[in-house]
Amino acid sequence: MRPSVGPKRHDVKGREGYPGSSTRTGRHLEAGRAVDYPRTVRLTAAQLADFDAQGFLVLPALFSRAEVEVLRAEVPVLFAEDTPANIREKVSGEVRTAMGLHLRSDVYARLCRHPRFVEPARQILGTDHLYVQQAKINAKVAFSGEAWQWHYDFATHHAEDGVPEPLALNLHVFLDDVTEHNGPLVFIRGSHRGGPVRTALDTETTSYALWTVDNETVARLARAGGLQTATGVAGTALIFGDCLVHGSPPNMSPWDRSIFSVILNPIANAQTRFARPDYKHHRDFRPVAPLDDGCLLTARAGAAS
Ligand SMILES: O=C(O)CCC(=O)C(=O)O
Repeated sequence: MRPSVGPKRHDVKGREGYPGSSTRTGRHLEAGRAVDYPRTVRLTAAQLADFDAQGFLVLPALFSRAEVEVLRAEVPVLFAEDTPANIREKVSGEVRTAMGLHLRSDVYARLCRHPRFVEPARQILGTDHLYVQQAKINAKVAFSGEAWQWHYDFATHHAEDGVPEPLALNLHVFLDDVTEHNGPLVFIRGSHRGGPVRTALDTETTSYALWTVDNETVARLARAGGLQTATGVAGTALIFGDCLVHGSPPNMSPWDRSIFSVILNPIANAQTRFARPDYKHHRDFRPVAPLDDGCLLTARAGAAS
């Protein structure tokens, strides 16, 4: 399958990077102390090469503690809402996934337009014309949070929504510390490289129907690339592509685990079927425009005043 919207990669000369690489910083006041953040966020050449090779990036502490607090403060209200966009676990009935968040919360609308998400996505995909395909929190409550089976996102995007090509990016930020114990995502390194593999629709294992990858294929891909568990402190971000095979085990630990996810897709690669509800695949194809880097902290200031 050949992408019709070609990713324009490696356009990185003279760019700023994430903390730890050379950055032009702005200063924000966090919990009484000044903290430096990159004002313009660009991936380095090494990060782009890693993304190409492995299919994902882990960006430690991309968002600050103070920003995570702003995001977490919204969660109880959103999870308490009685809406079909809150999908519940099969066994416990706890919220498993809260969808449509940029339409339900100003803070999450801001997060979807955050330059630390939008700029790297533009850079990887080589276009500024991206729309918000899906915005959600995946929660795994302590002791009872259920698994996500082995899958890659494009299988669902293509089969359910008629997305033509595997170009969408899934961008996550951890709302809790994610450890090896509380149900982290596990990636199969390099599993995107051969393109889409065979899938089947699983409507049984969890409450969320998913196009999943069979064990034989998982074993072959895992033998070739190995597994990588995505852990980190709250505020850590992940970026992964539409063909990367991943999953996550149940949370049998005493610690909750919540992760926010926004999927950004090129408008030229938008869905062509509209059977699923809007909160599973949004129909607003206007390009997402980045806000300023401090947009989450000013949301908190706005709420307090
Ligand atoms: O939250 C998880 O554990 C899995 C999320 C996932 O598979 C996805 O966002 O595609």
